[in-house]
Amino acid sequence: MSPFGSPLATSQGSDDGPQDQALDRDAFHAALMAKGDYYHIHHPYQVDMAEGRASPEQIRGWVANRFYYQINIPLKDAALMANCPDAATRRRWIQRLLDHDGHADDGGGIEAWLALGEAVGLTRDELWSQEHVLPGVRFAVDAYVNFVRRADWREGAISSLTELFAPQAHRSRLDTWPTHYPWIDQTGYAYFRKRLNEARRDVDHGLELALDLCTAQAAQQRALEILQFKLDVLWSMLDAMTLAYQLDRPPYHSVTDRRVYHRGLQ
Ligand code: AHQ
Repeated sequence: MSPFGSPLATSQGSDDGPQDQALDRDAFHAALMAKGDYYHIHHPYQVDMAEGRASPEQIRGWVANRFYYQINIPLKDAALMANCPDAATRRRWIQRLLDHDGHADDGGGIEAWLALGEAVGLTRDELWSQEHVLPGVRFAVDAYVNFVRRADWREGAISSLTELFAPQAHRSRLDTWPTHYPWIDQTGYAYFRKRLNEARRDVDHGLELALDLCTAQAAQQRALEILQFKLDVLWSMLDAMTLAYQLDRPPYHSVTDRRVYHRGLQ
């Protein structure tokens, strides 16, 4: 049973166990923010990109693998909404899905990421083919989506809180990539600009939910565990890219020089 109580319980109505060891609202907020030390902006792969040491192949590998993450975000958000019985929450949460899937006159984040792909020298077909998606990236992303599919919607909401630290990542790319990578067409940077505001809006909602819901010690501990799980998802994606694009050990490199991949079973 989730320490958030029954799916319909609210923080006011549920008895989530002892309140005395619980952190107060500000201290719990600080504990969530402290997890930023483990955010993937500190991963050596990300630092190499920010400091201009990434090769075109390493940039393209990151863009192509992150595309798998991007196309799964709306599926994750739809799964969370399917688990959420509260219409007011769904009305707010659906904005995240639309940010990526777009609207009639706006291609959304997935379209913007395809433009980033073309800006770094990848084709749209190459991204959709998933031919560059590394097993470690696929498993990390699928673990995230499958967690949200089966978790209480409130745990799913908390797992999105890595975005507390995302504006800094997008800002860093906008500030450093144009100088370090003049070969990248700057029209590709629209995605990062778009997320600066969208991530802040998402986080306002996610943080409000977390701080309102997690008033008992067990719920606060669970929330920090969930956030660490998601930090692990992001970190291990870059570990897989490090192996393939920095250490020259792509999947099956010891048995073939061909690219070996599958297009996913989901
Ligand atoms: O572009 C990103 C994005 O749309 C999302 C949605 C959110 C979630 O629901 O988990 N997380 C997220 C993230 C995006 N970009 C990542 C980056 O470094 O560019 C950061 C990532 C996140 O922090 O979870």
